[in-house]
Amino acid sequence: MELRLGVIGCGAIGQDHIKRITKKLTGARVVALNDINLAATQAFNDAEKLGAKVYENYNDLVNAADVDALLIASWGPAHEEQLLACVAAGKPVFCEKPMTTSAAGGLRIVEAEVQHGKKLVQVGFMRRYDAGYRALKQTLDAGTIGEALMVHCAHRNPSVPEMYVGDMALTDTFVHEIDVLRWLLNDDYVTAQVVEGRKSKHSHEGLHDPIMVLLETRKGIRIDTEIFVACQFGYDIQCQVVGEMGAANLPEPQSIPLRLAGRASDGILMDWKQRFIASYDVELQEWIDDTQRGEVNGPTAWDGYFASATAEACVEARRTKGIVPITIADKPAFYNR
Ligand code: NAI
Ligand code: ISE
Repeated sequence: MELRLGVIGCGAIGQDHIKRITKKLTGARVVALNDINLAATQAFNDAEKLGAKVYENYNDLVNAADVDALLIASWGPAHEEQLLACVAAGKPVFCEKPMTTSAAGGLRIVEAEVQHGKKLVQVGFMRRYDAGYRALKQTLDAGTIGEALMVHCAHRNPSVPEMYVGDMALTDTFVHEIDVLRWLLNDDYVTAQVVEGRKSKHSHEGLHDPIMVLLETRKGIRIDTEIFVACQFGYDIQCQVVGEMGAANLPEPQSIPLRLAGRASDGILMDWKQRFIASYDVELQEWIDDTQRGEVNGPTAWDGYFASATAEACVEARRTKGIVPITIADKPAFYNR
């Protein structure tokens, strides 16, 4: 049975997801769209010849009889109420990260889902679907380097738009490491610390770049991550896990090593879309297949809540310049099933 999808939020990544569902993936069709920018959405619908129905109100879309499942790619602050509407309607929903912009909001989604009694929510943490991260996880789970002791990461973007300010490095960008490292290490975090380094002259107003985050896990693993979003030279994701017997690195994306004009060099990608393009495809195809079977096998509402709570603790740690405990509610048994 082909899944009939409704999409809320048809901006940059919403449009990318719609195109991959329509042109590359199998098992789903986009039949309904909603965005606060109605004119642009209608224009996109026409240009892509989707033939979808454009709704002025997301609630009407969620509750439409011919919509089986939802994909939310609106701005982060809108996710909570839209997710709650999907859970109330009892419909499966894929929601882009961050699931919510506050820990309390994340917990409200968890509580609503537990109350409903069946998992419906999957969060768009696509790095779990990246071939490199999957290979790294296999290496760790096989015990190849022994128990993990430390992790060194970097999340670098060449530049960010003027609207990227304040704590977005933590809530919008670092949130990817927050999720993928918990999954990689089979562990949870207990404290966070954020250190601001020397400010780059390329940080625009309202942004202090780069910063460094230190996380401590329940097992005592120490994680340091450099977040440098105006690094100029590329979109560069690094992750090295140091274990008791060795160290394992996230593989670099493939590039042709060049020996040219007196230099030997490898390419560095310039944007996140290129870096994770394959993982978005795998993530959404698996979500479609799982949804058809009535299952949620990707990052859950619990993972979304954990990420929001950790990001919130990081924001607090940055503000107070202290080591902040990460306080997490008791995990409902529902999420261990
Ligand atoms: P965008 O600004 O290009 O698009 C957001 C769209 O949502 C806009 O068209 C806007 O009009 C619409 N919107 C805002 N509030 C709305 C509401 N209440 N109801 C309906 N529509 C609403 O932003 P972008 O880059 O597409 O990001 C969207 C979401 O996807 C964000 O949560 C972002 O963090 C996430 N994202 C995830 C990425 C990933 O790697 N997984 C990469 C980029 C974005
Ligand atoms: C962006 O919002 C994303 O989600 C990208 O995946 C991330 O790498 C980038 O740094 C964020 O700003």
